[in-house]
Amino acid sequence: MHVDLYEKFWMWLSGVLLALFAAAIIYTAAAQAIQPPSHVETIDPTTSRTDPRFVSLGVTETADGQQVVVMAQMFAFTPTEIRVTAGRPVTFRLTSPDVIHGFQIVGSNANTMVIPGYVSQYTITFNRPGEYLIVCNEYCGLGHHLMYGTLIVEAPGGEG
Ligand SMILES: [Cu+2]
Repeated sequence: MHVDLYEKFWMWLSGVLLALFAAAIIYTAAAQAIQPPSHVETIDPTTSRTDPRFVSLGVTETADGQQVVVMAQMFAFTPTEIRVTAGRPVTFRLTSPDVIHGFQIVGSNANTMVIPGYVSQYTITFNRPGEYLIVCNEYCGLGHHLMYGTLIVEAPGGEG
């Protein structure tokens, strides 16, 4: 079968690109720990508002850091304002009772989908005190653009 020179060139180029994309995924997963969450925790979305895991929303101190429990729903994050301490691990636990939302903390690499029926969880340490914008980055309906919150990272020891 005759394959034109240019056709060969583009076939090889596409193959090389695919190999590069695969290599990038493998590299970031293995070396930079960027990977889909392995931790799968389910929750009934119809009762998540009264589920014991999501009854007290907000920040609690734990032995190894801070835990922030957030409910993402049309069209707000509860709580809207979150205060944590810089330099200590913060574990976010989120769920949605309605549709898929996003939870992205602008200026950090904290970014997760919040899917009804699941609990999204990740841990991150904020080293730079300041005010961070939290946005929903999954289109969730007519009020999507109103769905934002604030993360205040305070310097350890009080005044931030
Ligand atoms: Cu949203």
